[in-house]
Amino acid sequence: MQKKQWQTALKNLPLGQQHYFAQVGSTNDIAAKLLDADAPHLSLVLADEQVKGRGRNGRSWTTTGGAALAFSVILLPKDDPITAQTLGRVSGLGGIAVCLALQKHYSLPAAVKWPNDVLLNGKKVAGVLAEAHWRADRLQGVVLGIGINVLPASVPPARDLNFPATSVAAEYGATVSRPELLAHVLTEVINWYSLLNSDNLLKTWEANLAFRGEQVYLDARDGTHVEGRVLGLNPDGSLRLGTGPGETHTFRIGEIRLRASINLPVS
Ligand code: BT5
Repeated sequence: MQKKQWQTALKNLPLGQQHYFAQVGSTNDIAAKLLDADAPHLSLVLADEQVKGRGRNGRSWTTTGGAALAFSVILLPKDDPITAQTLGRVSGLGGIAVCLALQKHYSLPAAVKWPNDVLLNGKKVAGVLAEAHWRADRLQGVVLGIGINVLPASVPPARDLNFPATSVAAEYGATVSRPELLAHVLTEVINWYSLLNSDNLLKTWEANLAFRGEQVYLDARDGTHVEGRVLGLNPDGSLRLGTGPGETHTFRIGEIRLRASINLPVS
């Protein structure tokens, strides 16, 4: 797709630098280098295809050329600073942005699978990778990377997946313009970033949680599992799970992976 088509769709957004690539390893890696070179707030790195797209905890993310969205946005600490308490919220911010863009503009029943995968009808349509960068003990900024399966060709084969996947167009039942969807998601990112420390962000994240009130399994990185009911979120974005009568456990982002107790395959 021509750079001009992307620029036209994004022309009303207050973005910093804009970098477009036909193919990259990972947009998050390029954005990290730009952050290090003092790129301004809301700088954007967009790629048509990623050959080393990254998921969380060393997992990989597939971005098929011409069919998906893969981009990273640089978020700098502003007047209302990102604190240790709100850092976890940046992760949720990406999920909320995709979720609301799909609900508002395509009337799709999107939900956020904690912490930040976006599901459509129980299948993963988008993933978020938020990476904080520090200079000594000062937070330099966060690179918020978002990958969205837009057209059906972007959905990887089932053998490569740990959770069923779909595309926006498949669920919408019609083709979807990638530049338009990008503009809608970035609008939400910009809006919610300005509300990062607000109760509203937490409430919106919570209200759009998939499996709320349902039994789920949490897979810890050490291979252990916990089963419980999704109760809600703490102010730092950690998940509250009811694990027994009067018993609540809290799980922080990065520690675990969540799956439904029923109807979904064990990864
Ligand atoms: C994520 O990780 O879902 C975060 C994905 C973030 C991707 C964006 S694209 C722009 C930026 N640049 C990057 O390099 N990354 C970010 P996680 O929750 O760990 O999920 C990874 C798992 O999702 C993999 O192990 C696969 O099972 C599955 N997966 C990989 N590609 C997929 C796709 N296109 N659609 C659905 N599932 C996928």
